[in-house]
Amino acid sequence: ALPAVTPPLDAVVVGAGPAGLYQLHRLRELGLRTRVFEAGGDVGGTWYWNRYPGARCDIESMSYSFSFSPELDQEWVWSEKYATQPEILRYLHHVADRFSLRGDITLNTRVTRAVYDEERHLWQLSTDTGESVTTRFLVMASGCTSTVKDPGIPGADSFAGPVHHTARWPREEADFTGRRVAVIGTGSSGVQVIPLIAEQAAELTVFQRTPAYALPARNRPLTAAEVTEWKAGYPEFRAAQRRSKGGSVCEMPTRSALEVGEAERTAAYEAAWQEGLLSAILRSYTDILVNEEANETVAAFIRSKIGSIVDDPRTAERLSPRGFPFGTKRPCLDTGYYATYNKPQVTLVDLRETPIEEITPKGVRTADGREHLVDVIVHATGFDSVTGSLLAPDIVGKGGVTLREKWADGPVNQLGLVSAGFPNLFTVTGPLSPSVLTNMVVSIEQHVEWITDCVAHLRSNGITEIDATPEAEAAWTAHVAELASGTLYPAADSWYLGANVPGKPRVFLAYVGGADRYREACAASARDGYTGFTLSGPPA
Ligand code: NA7
Repeated sequence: ALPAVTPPLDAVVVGAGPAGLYQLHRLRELGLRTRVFEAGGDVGGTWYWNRYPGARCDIESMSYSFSFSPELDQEWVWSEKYATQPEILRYLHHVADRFSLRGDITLNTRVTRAVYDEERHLWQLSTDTGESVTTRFLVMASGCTSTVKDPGIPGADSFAGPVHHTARWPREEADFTGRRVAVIGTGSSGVQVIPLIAEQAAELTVFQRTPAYALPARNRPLTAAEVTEWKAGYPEFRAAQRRSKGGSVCEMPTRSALEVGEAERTAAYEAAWQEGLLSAILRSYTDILVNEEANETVAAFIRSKIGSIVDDPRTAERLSPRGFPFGTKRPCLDTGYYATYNKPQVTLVDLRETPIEEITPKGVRTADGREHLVDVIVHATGFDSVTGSLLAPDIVGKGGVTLREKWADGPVNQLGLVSAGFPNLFTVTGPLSPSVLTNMVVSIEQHVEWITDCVAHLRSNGITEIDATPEAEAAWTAHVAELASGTLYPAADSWYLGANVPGKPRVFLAYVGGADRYREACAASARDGYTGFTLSGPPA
């Protein structure tokens, strides 16, 4: 029998990143007794953990921020086009303080187990600090890129010097001056950290398994006039964001890349390259992510840019992505990334030619027998994305079935929000929603608002349990897969597909139909009395 803990909370939120903070704010507005558990030592989520040098958002700061409070929009001042991690963390601290959220947040505490009590319609939670709490609603706001992936390199523990993961950066600053540094991984994190480590290190060796497609961020300070203009336009901009396909407001393309001449196309790509916005190039033509030939025109453009920046032709060739379409792995925005390889102290090791065999006490040994001697190793090797933080705790639903068992072949849920057999458990930016392909803050707000409205509806109607129907979730899961199969996304071994984690089911984890259509699908379900869900209770 479950230990009786009374009175139960109304809601528990797991995670105090942007999603958890906003969810807490909204549930408290409803008058719910809510607690947030956060594993980190402070609020901030991604922006708490990823404090490596160069960590920066690759969505513009004026748009990567909450829209729910017009006052907050007006009072907060962003200093740069793309905010650094410290600035975003300051913003999230400001949000936590301004809305007095901290009092309901328990830091340094991880929820390790959640068991559903079918008779009472309550979740019974345990934490790693030995706490036991009971709650009606459980909202997982635990993040899409928060569970660090084990790089799985043999000998990792034998290394004599410090080893850092970009997402577990030491709070005391790591100084690389005069040191020989290895960076493993060249995704978004690697691309950001490499130029800054190169400025300090005596020697930097980059171990690259797959080259990234990176575009210059063209980051710069925002002028006072720009900020004023943004703020004057915020009401319209925020409304447009909510209607948009990906949370960024941009002109939508109307033509195929293949129906215009090469000169015109190159000029369009050059303009996007100069602008320094991911959406500019991704949305330059209608078919970039659906037609291989169209995609290759962008890919070739980026390769030609790499060739023009990097002095050594062999290094340029190694840095040039081939064999997977542009955009099917998250493209990167960089500041001086490719030019870093022109520095004499920087060496690129191509792991497709010479894979890593092991980490030794003194460095990294590659398949050509060479031991690359280093003092520090930095893993920029990524995450068990999207599902990792949902499957880390033991979540036990109806009939004693665990979420891990239920999702053994990939996540299954209704509208990316609830998985059948796990009632009253909502995921914010969960699998099979568009979140990871969008401006995360916009998706967070949409989910939090839907969940809050749903909880309000249940409470005002005396309903104590919401579950997904197996039929609806089977249909949604199939729909998400079918949409993905009509794109180029499945052609890359990306984290969107779970392909970066050995043994993870190869399932496309995001809804590619657009945040606008998705928002409407969620709203339609609610409007029609929560179609695809069963509402029941109170318990006898
Ligand atoms: P990513 O994008 O998953 O990048 C991880 C990088 O590390 C990528 O280049 C991987 O190569 C490489 N990697 C991973 N494991 C290994 C091993 N074992 N050996 C060698 N190389 C390895 O993570 P990030 O942190 O950069 O970015 C995550 C997201 O955060 C990003 O997409 C943005 O949305 C923000 P691979 O490509 O797997 O061959």
